[in-house]
Amino acid sequence: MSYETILVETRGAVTLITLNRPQALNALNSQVCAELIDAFAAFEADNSQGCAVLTGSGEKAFAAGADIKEMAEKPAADFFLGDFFAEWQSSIVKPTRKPWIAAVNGFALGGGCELAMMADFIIASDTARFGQPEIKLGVAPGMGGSQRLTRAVGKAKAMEMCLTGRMMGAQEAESAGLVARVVPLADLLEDTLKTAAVIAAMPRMAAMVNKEMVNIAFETTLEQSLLTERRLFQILTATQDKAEGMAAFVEKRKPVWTGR
Ligand code: CO8
Repeated sequence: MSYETILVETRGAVTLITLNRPQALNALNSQVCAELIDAFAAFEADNSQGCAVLTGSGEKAFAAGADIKEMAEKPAADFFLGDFFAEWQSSIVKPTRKPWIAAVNGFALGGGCELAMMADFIIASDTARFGQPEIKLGVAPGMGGSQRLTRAVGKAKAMEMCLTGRMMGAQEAESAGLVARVVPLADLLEDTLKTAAVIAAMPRMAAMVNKEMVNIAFETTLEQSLLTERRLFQILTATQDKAEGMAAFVEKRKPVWTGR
């Protein structure tokens, strides 16, 4: 598939995906959605790739939300019958078992904030601004904003942001737990790519299991998630990379991972 609204390139074992509609502040329309689904599926299927980074083109926005111009004329029945927003979860988040990072380089609003929160973690530029301003359009978050934001920053901040549309700056987002780290805008891409390269160089199955384990914390009861964690740990002990990692430690040498 050739892409018109995103750019995809590989840097060693890292796939860099860039939302590329800067004239519309990288707003997410149905073409972006289809192209992202395809790009994430290709990343997931490519054994040479261990981690992905998603960012926005230009210095102003990661993504300023779902494309309001596309949504404005759409009849309600089309949203409902087409199960609008469902494919983000079912076609990007769920099937992507390898880790990916959102490098948020500016506005991450509405669907843009929701897309960033689908990543395994967010690294933000000091210029990043997060918000769920859907209420000002007469709607509400539709792809996880009220749920993932609340889990990330707690009820008080999430409720205030959803009810007023207030944007949260990068420093506040870091102290509230929404983002892993804040870096100067000029360093954002290089820093995130370096972090992604560290992850991509880890034993593959262990990286996938670590991702799954942390995500399970949000899905189920503590008792169930502790059991799942224990079982996944036990399964990893059967891998070649476990044998190699532990032998390398004992022999005081660098491990050589096979990804098996
Ligand atoms: N959709 C379509 N076009 C947009 C969007 C958007 N979300 N955001 C900005 N643009 C366009 C503007 O229309 C403008 O285009 P043009 O030059 O042709 O008029 C261009 O981008 C530049 O924008 P501005 O001139 O407005 O730039 P400013 O610097 O003045 O303002 C803001 C920047 C504050 C970010 C402003 O653009 C803004 O408020 N944008 C809308 C933010 C918003 O409300 N986002 C939420 C949208 S609803 C949503 O996301 C529902 C979530 C459900 C998920 C859907 C997944 C598909």
